[in-house]
Amino acid sequence: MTQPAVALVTGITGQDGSYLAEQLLDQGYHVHGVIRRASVFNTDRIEHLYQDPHEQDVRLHLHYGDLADGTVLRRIIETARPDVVYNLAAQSHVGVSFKTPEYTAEVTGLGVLRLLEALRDHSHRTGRKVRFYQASSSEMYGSAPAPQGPETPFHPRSPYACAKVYAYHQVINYREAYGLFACNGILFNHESPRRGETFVTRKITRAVGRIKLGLQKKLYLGNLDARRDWGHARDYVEAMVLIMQGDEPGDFVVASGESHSVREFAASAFAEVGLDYQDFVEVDPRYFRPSEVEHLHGDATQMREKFGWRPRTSFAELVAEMVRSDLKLAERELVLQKAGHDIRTRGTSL
Ligand code: NAP
Ligand code: G4F
Repeated sequence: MTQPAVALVTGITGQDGSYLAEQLLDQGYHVHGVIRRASVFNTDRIEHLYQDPHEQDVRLHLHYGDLADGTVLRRIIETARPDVVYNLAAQSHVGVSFKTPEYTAEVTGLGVLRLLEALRDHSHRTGRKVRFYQASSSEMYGSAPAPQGPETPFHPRSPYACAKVYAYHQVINYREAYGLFACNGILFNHESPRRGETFVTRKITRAVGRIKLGLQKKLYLGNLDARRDWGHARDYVEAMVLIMQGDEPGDFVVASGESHSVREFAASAFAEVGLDYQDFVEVDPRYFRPSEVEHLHGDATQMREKFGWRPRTSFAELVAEMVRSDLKLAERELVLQKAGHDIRTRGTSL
């Protein structure tokens, strides 16, 4: 296919959105991103990509919007006229979804339907063919036995996962009913130094940096025995782009093919700085979930065979990169503390 020139990315301020925008800009795309209004800056992850709209040849354009607001999504599509839409926006925290189930369904589930409807009408009115990528999740497999692949039935175990299953089926239905080039990327967990600080990997590596420098004493976690198939976000957004540049739409599993427990992640991360996790990690039941996904381990054979995709970053390299980055962050915090600033950790970690 000829490469689409204009991409619309919802969730551009998130971990994946920032890596995806980088890759699309590198490939010559014009990138339109949807951002939410917040009372503090929420564009840190894309700060390095920002282009002053007053300059010439600007290729990154930001629009205020929200997946809960269908009118604005329609307006953005009319303005941006994308060739491809990557829907990465979501209330993406599984633990939080137990506390905010309605909101999670509204955004993570119904938000996808709003986008699909807007695209259907846009295509009908203009005759334009727009491709659609949905950020589906391995969380949809829930309690299905590992390894999980394209044929594994879903058994969602959280409001988040239920919302993602709903969205997944809507995407397939728009493909079948209206011929939309619409794909689900079923991505297993992927992390990076840009990961949100309340996801377990980043919570661990942030604590490792801070504990190493004497800024924190303990790390409280929930279920240490849960197993995840962890990869690097940079590698996984490459898979998204390959899927959307493919010849035909479909549903694809993206995974590393290895799984490790939360305990193993913590042990590796503390070992990176010469510490034993057992001296610092304590289990606090407040971080247990009402229903847990015990074991995710993906089979990405289909991605390897169809697109030649395989992850470039190993588990050990991922842990090392995240620890290195958070050690630097802790060093900066130490400087601030010495200058008299209050640098206690913020909010509730989930
Ligand atoms: P993330 O860091 O939490 O980013 C989520 C993005 O969605 C942020 O840009 C956020 O904006 C935006 N957002 C949240 N609610 C919104 C709303 N109501 N309207 C518009 N935008 C909204 O998540 P991520 O790790 O990059 O994941 C990207 C997508 O992949 C998500 O859909 C997630 O569910 C899915 N996924 C992630 C993984 C993973 O392991 N990372 C695996 C499978 C699937 P703010 O910055 O303003 O909060
Ligand atoms: O890092 P987590 O919060 O990620 P989770 O629940 O697997 O969800 C992530 O991956 C999904 C893909 O499978 C995405 F769809 C989703 O958007 C998100 O990116 O938790 C991982 C595991 C869980 O079993 C959790 O119970 O770590 C366990 N855990 C143990 N202690 C903890 C903690 N999780 C968090 N967040 N905080 C803890 O203190």
